[in-house]
Amino acid sequence: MTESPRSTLRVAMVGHAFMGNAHSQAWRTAPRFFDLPLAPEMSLVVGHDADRAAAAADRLGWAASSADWREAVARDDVDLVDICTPGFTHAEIAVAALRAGKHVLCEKPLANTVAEAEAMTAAAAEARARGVRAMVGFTYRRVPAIALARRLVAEGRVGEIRHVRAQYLQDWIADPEAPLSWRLDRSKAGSGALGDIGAHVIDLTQFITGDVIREVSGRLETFVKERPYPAGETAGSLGGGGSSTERGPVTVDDAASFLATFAGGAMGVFEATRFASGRKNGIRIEVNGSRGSVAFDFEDMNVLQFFDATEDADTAGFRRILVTEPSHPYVEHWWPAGHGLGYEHGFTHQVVDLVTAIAEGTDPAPSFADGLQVQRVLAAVETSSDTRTWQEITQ
Ligand code: SOE
Repeated sequence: MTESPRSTLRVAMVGHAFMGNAHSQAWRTAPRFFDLPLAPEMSLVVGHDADRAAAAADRLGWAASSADWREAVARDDVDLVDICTPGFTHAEIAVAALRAGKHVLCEKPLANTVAEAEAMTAAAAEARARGVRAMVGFTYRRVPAIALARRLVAEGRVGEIRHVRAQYLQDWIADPEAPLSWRLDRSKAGSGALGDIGAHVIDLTQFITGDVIREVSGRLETFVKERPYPAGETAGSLGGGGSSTERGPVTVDDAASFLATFAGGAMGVFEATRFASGRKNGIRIEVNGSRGSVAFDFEDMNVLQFFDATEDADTAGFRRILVTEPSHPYVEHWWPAGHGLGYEHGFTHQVVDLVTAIAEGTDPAPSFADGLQVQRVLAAVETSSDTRTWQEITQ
């Protein structure tokens, strides 16, 4: 008996820089390591420069390319639009794609403003009634050690949560001569360290604890207020209006820190910075509860630290769990115990979970509503910093 061929899921990806590379790898790899209910087809890649988009199609494995995202939305032979562009483009593309009946995967943060995120969430709700799914790409949820942390908390192994401590530490612009880029331009990125990497730890802590942030008190800082334009770029080409032709303004935060209160009463301390010299991608999360603690550091991403406070005090201590057993989340599809996974596997797991939800007709997580809630926390931190007051997160 021959098996009937699986239905396909024809994907168009918009944007082919860092995130586009990571997503392409995931679309290529997911069906080779996981038994997916739908077969993804990498149909179209879009970039604003036609030649570079064609080269990206070749390099990354997409069947065709275009210089206009509207083609992805208009084509009948596209089922899903994967948005890997800077934040200021997310709302327009996502809303158009959802209205056209395409499933959407959208990079984080969901949008640049709460208003945009609300419009996207409303479009996702309307589309859902037609069986169309939307998901925001907080990919670190799919790191096995993070997924295990959530499982331990959900099983009650950490007990009632008292403290949430979260840092996202990078240093790629610690040098004041590091050039401007779209990530330092508020009109394109929405905010700086806060939205780019703070958004991840907001999502992760809420994911691990199963709780939500209710109020914040924050502070933002821009240490270096002007930077050189990148080689070959000018004030005009980057859309800036600098005080000289060589340097332009940084219009986002370099660093953000904030205190938070979770709905369940836990106290949170958060930090997101691009100035932590020596820290490249340090995502550190620790949760302390009445029965124990979990602690994670992305720079040792296959490990979860767990302390069980119910154990005999003489021998209790943080234990280093190597999260590479087949029984750990996602791991059975990869290598034998101890061989470890990397940054890119989170993107593959994201594709697996999204494709599975689409095939099963269930809601993928995190939803656009989850992305909107993170956006509200980001906005509250900014308002808090501007006004030097505590801000509640309103729904
Ligand atoms: C840049 O700071 C960046 O690429 C983020 O945009 C990503 O979301 C994060 O995964 C790594 O750092």
